[in-house]
Amino acid sequence: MRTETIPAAPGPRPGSRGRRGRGARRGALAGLLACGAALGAAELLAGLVGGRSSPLVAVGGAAIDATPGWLKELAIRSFGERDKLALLAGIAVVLAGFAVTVGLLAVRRPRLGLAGVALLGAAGAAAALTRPGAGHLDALPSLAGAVAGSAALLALVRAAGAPFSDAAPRSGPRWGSVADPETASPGLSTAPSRTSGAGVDRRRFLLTGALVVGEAVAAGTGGRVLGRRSDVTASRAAVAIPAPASAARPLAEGAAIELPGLSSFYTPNRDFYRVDTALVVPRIAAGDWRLRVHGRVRRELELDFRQLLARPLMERDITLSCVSNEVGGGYVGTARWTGVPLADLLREAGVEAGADQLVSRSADGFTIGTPTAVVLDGRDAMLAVAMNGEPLPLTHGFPVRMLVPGLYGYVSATKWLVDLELTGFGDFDPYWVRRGWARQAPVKTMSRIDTPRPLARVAAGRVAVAGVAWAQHRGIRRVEVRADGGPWRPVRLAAEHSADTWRQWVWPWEATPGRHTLEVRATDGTGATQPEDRAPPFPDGATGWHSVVVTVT
Ligand SMILES: Nc1nc2c(c(=O)[nH]1)N[C@H]1C(S)=C(S)[C@@H](COP(=O)(O)O)O[C@H]1N2
Ligand SMILES: [Mo]
Repeated sequence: MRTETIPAAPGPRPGSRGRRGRGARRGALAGLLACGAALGAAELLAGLVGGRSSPLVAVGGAAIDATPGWLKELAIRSFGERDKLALLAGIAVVLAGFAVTVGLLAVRRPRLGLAGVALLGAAGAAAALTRPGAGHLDALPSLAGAVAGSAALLALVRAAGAPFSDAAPRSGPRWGSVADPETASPGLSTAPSRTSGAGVDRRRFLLTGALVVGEAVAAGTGGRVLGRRSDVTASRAAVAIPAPASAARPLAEGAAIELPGLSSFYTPNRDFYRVDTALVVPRIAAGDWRLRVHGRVRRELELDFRQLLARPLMERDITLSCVSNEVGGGYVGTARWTGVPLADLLREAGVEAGADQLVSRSADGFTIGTPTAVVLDGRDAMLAVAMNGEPLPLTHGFPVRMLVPGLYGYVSATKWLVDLELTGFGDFDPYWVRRGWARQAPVKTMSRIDTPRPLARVAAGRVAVAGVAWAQHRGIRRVEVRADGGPWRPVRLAAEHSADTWRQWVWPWEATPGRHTLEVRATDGTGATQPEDRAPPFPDGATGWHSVVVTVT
């Protein structure tokens, strides 16, 4: 980008282009480096005031919350679980553009440059202050960033020996004054002693640039280190989950099928899908965790992690799925969860009549609304503390999350849970409901072909077609497959482990050469068959049969 505000000087001016180009390059670089200095200082302050979010993260979080639902859907669809990385990259590009503009302005009019930095700081502070649970301290990182950014920008602009900088370069001529840049002669004809002057100039700019980069890196690293002070990883490692009072039913003979390409019955934690709005994973040490149960209850409860673990624990195998899962998608998994029965806790608090919505809140202000009646209907709703035999991974809600079998995650599975409020559906709309998603969202019956993969090439003969089907809390009664629109064939279903878990299935297919379309559909425990009609995930979950096209050779 070029900002041509230099008054046109009469006559040809050999060399002016090069110098202007150099001014612009230095301006752009000054802007970028000053931006780095600002971010570094902000990170340092964020670390100092106790792991509070940096402006970048606050702006990113605000952007996530402000993004319209359809765009968020698109982002999730295009970037999958890398949606947050994509968002950060987008913010970085916008920020870099802004920084370059500020730098280009600053070499001409330092005050305008400083105004730009102030604007950026104000935006960061505004985002940080409006994040859920923010306090006044959260403005500090942005303020520090603005101060450091301004100082770096001024130093760089001076060192750049910019034509309109208010400080005369130590060597070489004074090129102009900030007081009246428009009328000042650009001095392009004041041919400086170009070799020595430019050389000294260049060295000075590079030296200042190096100092700024050093500050940015040191402050940024320092901030990161300080931010890790509260070592949640150590807290997690120190958690010992007591033996459950009610153990999970042992996996029945034939309930798990192992086959290459087929999802394993239990999804390992590292492979378990992750969906949330948290740009940075909330870090809550077990010792700092508190849960409040309040709202329309007879007595409020408050308990810490130790008190939670002292209650009788249950261990259950539960399949969790996301409403955003497309037909054939991977936002579903099964784990062995250990936790405290949620219904018992609510009964202890004493739910008042009319409190038909249980609102759960996470440490980062995310909210979910669950029908109270569903939590109390006898299913294994729990406050989970362990996943597949270890304390919850940080990304899956450490130290405590909610789970209600049969409901999509966005209406049941609050991670980093800190607050339960009994209220009415008419009284409060949680995060996704405010964005148009359904208030009530039981899981829809779904089936998926895992192998062969779409567009796979397989050899003719016997081919194992296999996948999973789920209809949590209703269970899967039947799965059928067909090739090329032919008759539906029953598959071999793994033994039912529980109505709350998915079932694997296998179908031996006699594959003949050519291109073939395979389709699958499931029937749930109530006898209802998954509908063929394709519906997108919005507003209450996708429908339709999964199909794959394969080539047999
Ligand atoms: N705090 C918090 N909890 C949350 C969410 C979130 O954005 N924030 N997303 C929900 C959604 S939409 C789903 S599908 C599940 C996913 O849980 P997982 O990431 O452990 O698979 O978490 C739920 N709990
Ligand atoms: Mo979800």
